[in-house]
Amino acid sequence: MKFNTKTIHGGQEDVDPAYGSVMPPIYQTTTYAQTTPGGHKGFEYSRSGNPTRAALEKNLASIENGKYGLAFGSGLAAIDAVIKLLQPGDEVISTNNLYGGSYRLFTKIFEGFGIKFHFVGMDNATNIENYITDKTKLIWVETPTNPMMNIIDIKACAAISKKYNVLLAVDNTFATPYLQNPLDMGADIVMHSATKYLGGHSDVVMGALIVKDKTLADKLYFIQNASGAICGPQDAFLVLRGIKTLHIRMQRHCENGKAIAEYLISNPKIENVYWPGFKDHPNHQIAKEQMRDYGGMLSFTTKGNNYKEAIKIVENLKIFTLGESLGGVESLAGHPASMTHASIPKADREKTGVVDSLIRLSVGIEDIEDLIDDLKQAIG
Ligand code: P1T
Repeated sequence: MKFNTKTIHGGQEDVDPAYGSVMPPIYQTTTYAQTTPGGHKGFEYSRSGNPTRAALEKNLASIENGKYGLAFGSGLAAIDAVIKLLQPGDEVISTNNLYGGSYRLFTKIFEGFGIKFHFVGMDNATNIENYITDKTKLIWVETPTNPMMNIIDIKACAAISKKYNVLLAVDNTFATPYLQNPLDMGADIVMHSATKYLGGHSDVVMGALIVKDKTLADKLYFIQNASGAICGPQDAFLVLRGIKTLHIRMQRHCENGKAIAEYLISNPKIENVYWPGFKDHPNHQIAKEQMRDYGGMLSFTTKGNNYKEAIKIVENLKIFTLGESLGGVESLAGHPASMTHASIPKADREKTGVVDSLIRLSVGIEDIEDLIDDLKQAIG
């Protein structure tokens, strides 16, 4: 199956045995009747497994070209499960620009359990090697990064992870499997905040992991069940439904994202536009090689780097909604320094480019003329 077919049919070979419903029913149940202890039809308790969640998990595996999918109650719950593969004393090398909540989970929770994180620039992947020790167990990559839109060379990271026998996990939230498939490039684990493009309609919070290796999958399933951060069947249904239109939504997100990036760069009030489709983006060449298009996320700064001016712009927007999150059909604007990345100390976030005037856009699939007019009136 090719990608557009997989979004709709991937992993969905089992027709509902009860009435042949085309969508998997929402199995809103805690438990499953057994004829004798252990005598069940594959499900015994909904933390361990639920048919609606299983349908989604098979679909997730299919669209990411993996073998095993796992759905969690949020993106952070999925990341939490990955880090629980580690032991006190282990070390992780993470990109230095990443979602503030991931940074908070690493530094405020897992450092407390004795895991050490190195936050390093990965624009040039060879920099990772400078931090590898015999304690390194995981490389954590987010590409494109949130919110600076840095692009990290997944194949180069995979070569390093294989050389030193450490795991490579890629947060594929911004790109989605429509744009890039990290498992095909040598990653061991793909992670998603399914809250974003996979769900696609800003109506559900969910996380996902996809892997190819059975031993790794078994460890993660064990953690999923033992720690219990699963998603409910309603949410599994919603994300499964969302994924069916991922390819057509992403096509429009990419078209609108490009048009807005080009409009912003032509506006004399704008200083920088961070969008990997520009030829002068520092890692444009890698983006071109590993992504099929450039997505619907971008960030920009205004000339003078004025905090108050940035706040005024996001307040003035009418079609773009000021809010956290991204990846829904509707356009959203955010001010990372005070919102999604507020948990990162100012000096650290500014080093990676998250300055006071930075505004992040999640470009939706509305009419492009309306979106550009909205930015024009807000920026002035
Ligand atoms: O919100 P949650 O589903 O738990 O996912 C966390 C997460 C993980 N990785 C990336 C790249 C993310 O962007 C997120 C969540 N991000 C936002 C809420 C945001 O507005 O950036």
